Amino acid sequence: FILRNDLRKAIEREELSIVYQPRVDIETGKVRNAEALLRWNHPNWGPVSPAEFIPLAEESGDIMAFGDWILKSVCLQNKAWQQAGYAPIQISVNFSAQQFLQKDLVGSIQQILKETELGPEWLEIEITESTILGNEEIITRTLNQLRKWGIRISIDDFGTGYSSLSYLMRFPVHTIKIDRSFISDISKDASHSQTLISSIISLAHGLHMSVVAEGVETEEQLDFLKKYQCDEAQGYLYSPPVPAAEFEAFLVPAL
Ligand code: G
Ligand code: G
Ligand code: MN
Ligand code: NA
Repeated sequence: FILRNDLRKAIEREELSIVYQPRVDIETGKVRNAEALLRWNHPNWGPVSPAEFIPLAEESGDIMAFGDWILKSVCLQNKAWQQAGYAPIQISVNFSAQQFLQKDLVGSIQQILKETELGPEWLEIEITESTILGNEEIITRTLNQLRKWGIRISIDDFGTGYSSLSYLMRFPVHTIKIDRSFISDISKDASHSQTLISSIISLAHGLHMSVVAEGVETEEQLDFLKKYQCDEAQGYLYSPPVPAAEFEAFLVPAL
């Protein structure tokens, strides 16, 4: 496949880039976190969605090289923003199952943090429910090690799998990101989603976890989330994912 060969060379040909989407504290309006998302600009075909090429990279094993490149780029960028005098933010990076299950994951993350001189508290790792399934023991061990080192962890696309909420909430994570499919259903009166969202929030808070709503697009959705004390919101209402230079508009000077 042409695409697969192209993918392998995408890093060295500098066709990959990273965009950042702000996560906003609903109470204060402050941006404390950004999600990093990978972009591939193919020389002939233009932008290729990560939903298409990440699965390819997983099949071919290229995801490991991609993962290292993303993590290092994000940590360098975050360190550069801190050194430029901006108030520090956390940056969240998506990890696929293969990446998360790699041998010595903790060691390789620590190596990158050391090289880039970024404090571990400014890195968040997003894993999905499907990554957890079938790998509970090793995942729990890895999550505990990452936590011990001060790295933050969130469960992405929360609610889309088949696990029960109480089961999922046993995992030692800091944050739960409610999938955008539930957020887009909020406006439908008395919807199942409304009940689910408010239940997730109160369960999570009871376990000292914070909650992020993904895909927030309207004021109406934001009002609902505010009413139920959701902690943070991310979505087109604030901004789509944007290149680093554009993201600086969301940063404020450190005191
Ligand atoms: O950016 P976009 O909204 O098109 O992302 C589509 C999907 O690709 C999302 O599910 C997202 O989690 C995934 N994705 C985006 N960037 C990365 C990345 O750097 N690593 C991994 N593993 N997945 C990513
Ligand atoms: O699966 P994950 O949460 O990692 O992927 C994030 C995806 O959601 C990215 O593809 C991003 O572009 C997309 N996204 C971010 N905000 C919104 C939004 O408000 N609405 C919609 N439809 N998609 C969004
Ligand atoms: Mn994500
Ligand atoms: Na998601």
